[in-house]
Amino acid sequence: MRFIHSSDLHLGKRFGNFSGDLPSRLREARHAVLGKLAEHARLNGVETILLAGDTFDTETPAADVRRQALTEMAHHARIRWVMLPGNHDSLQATELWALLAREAPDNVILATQPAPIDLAGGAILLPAPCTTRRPGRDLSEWMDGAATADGVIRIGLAHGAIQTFSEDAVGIEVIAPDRARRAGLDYLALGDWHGAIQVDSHTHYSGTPEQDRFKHDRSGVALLVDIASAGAMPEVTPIPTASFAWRTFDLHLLADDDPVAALNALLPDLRERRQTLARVVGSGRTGLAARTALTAAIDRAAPDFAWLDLDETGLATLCDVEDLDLIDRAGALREAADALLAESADPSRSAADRAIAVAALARLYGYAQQVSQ
Ligand SMILES: [Mn+2]
Repeated sequence: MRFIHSSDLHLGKRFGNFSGDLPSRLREARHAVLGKLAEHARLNGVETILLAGDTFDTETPAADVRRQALTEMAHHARIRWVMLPGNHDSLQATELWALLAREAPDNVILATQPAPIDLAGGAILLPAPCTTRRPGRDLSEWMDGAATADGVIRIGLAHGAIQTFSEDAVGIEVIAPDRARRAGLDYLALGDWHGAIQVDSHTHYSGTPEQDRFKHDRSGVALLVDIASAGAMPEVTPIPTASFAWRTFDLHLLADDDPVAALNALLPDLRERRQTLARVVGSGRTGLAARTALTAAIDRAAPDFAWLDLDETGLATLCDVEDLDLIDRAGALREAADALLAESADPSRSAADRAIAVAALARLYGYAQQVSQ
């Protein structure tokens, strides 16, 4: 028995925190995952793709999102797609699941009942569909008592938190971490956690095939699962599915470091940048001139990226009088600079306010350098 395990496609996700073309590019990439999964299935002689919940981002995906997903699945008619309701697209979305039931092509199985599904090839699927967004109980429990014939491969399919692996940080234990052992499962395919992770040798989260946040810092994959026979150890291989990378770069600086060189050493190759969302997190300390140069280097590099941002909140800036002299020796600009410097070092102000004062000072310094050139 060989199948592909994926989850958390979040089709139709809006990405409203980004602007310009990026939200539509990210949304389109999620739809394109369906074609990539089908291509991997074809290359590996796989007939079944299990989607362990959150195929859709919301309970009411737009009609085009829903219909175009089904059309894509129908196009790969040799593949059987099994779709499990997750917490974002739970069975509480009665209209969505009614529409899907009406529109789904023959090769799409909606796993909407906690009842065995015969996958052929000697395997039985035991799905645990999410009844609501927060079921508050372990929906996979029924798997323990689900009888199957001897020698049949038992595959569980569920969506939700296990121990601390909750994507929405609910922090309650929902799915028993040892469900696979208790229910005699050869494999438990889980969704919800957006990074691929092995819970035990029979239990895996596939993670989302296309990252949607900086939390996991690894490109999305799906899992190719091979089970030789009932009771055999599953062979699990990650397969690449992502077109975007979301990456966090830690830029730690000491006062004498050249921040531009340090930044350039961190950032990915030019050709990768168009498909990369990068967050540079500064820490340590730097001088005013170096900090201004860093900001300018970020601004120069940004157009190469899908998105590039510098988080300066953890980066302390050392200012001295000579720096301020470079802004101006006297007059209104110098007074403003002196005031900002005082604010940036004022312990009665919040860290956020002090950071704003430093950023403003760096900006003023940058302008003064441009004018003097
Ligand atoms: Mn999800």
